[in-house]
Amino acid sequence: MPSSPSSAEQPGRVVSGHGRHVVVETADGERILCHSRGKKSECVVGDRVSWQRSTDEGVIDATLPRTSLLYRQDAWKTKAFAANIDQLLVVVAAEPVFSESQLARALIAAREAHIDARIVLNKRDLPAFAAAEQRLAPYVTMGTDVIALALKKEPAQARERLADVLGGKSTLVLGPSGAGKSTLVNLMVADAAAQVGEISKALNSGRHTTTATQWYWLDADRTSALIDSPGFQEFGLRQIAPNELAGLMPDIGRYAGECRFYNCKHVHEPGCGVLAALELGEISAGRHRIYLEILAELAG
Ligand SMILES: Nc1nc2c(ncn2[C@@H]2O[C@H](COP(=O)(O)OP(=O)(O)OP(=O)(O)O)[C@@H](O)[C@H]2O)c(=O)[nH]1
Ligand SMILES: [Mg+2]
Ligand SMILES: [Zn+2]
Repeated sequence: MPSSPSSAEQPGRVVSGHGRHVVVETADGERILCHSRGKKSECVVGDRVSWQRSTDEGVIDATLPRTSLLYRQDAWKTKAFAANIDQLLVVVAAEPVFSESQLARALIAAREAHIDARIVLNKRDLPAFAAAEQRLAPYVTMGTDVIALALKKEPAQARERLADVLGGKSTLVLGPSGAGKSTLVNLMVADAAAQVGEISKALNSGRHTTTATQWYWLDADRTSALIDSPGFQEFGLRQIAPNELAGLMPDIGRYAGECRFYNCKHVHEPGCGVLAALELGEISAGRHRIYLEILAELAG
């Protein structure tokens, strides 16, 4: 095979995904629309790939091994959020009221994938903030970092707080629609609009809502990244075995060792350490309810 510059394989990173077509960033920062060879695209945003040029576009030959993959597994489909990320930032806000179940699911998926996770509670300026903060108390207790911000109203403060958290890492921003994910990305990424480029600008025309996952660099050296994603409604966890679930919820897993039966499901078994802790208020009722809800789903 002649290795002319037009057909040589090159390394790259998927920075945006639109179904079968993805945008790949080359080693020197150029962004090129690429197609996968197969019928179905198997690479996701964050993937390192091997690709080659074909006329003005590119073809992906292989997806390189991943350090991490965050995904959800619903009843009928698997949906990858991003690959090769170090950290998950779940953004929720005082308004619109967030689903605690969805938040818990995102944290469980991250734990299963060995990805560090933090919560951003946005819109501190709104009256509903106090109630939202109260709802997150169990997460603070179980050791999850909860960062209260007003991304729009107190941007300087927010930027300073987030710079520490994001430095040197690849961070996926996940959360319900309207929470402020794009506000966060635009605050931290000065040239966000430029990085999005023509392709997704065209897709997003006239809309605020994010429709595609998008990788942004925070710095010129490309050592820190932020990945914006569309809001989600469903978050299936069928990749998790029922007996693994408690271990992925730190506040519940903490007491699972105290159960009489080694295979206790913490539902209504006698001598259950989790139910005893629930009774004493050591585990919040809401968290145990979410555990039961997910467990029922995984068993079904
Ligand atoms: N009051 C208040 N509003 C805010 C704050 N931060 C963001 N907003 C507003 O919240 C709305 C939604 O923000 P976005 O950043 O577009 O939300 P998103 O999470 O990207 O939403 P999707 O792309 O639909 O998933 C916008 O109207 C923002 O101006 C804040 O600190 N306080
Ligand atoms: Mg958005
Ligand atoms: Zn038990």
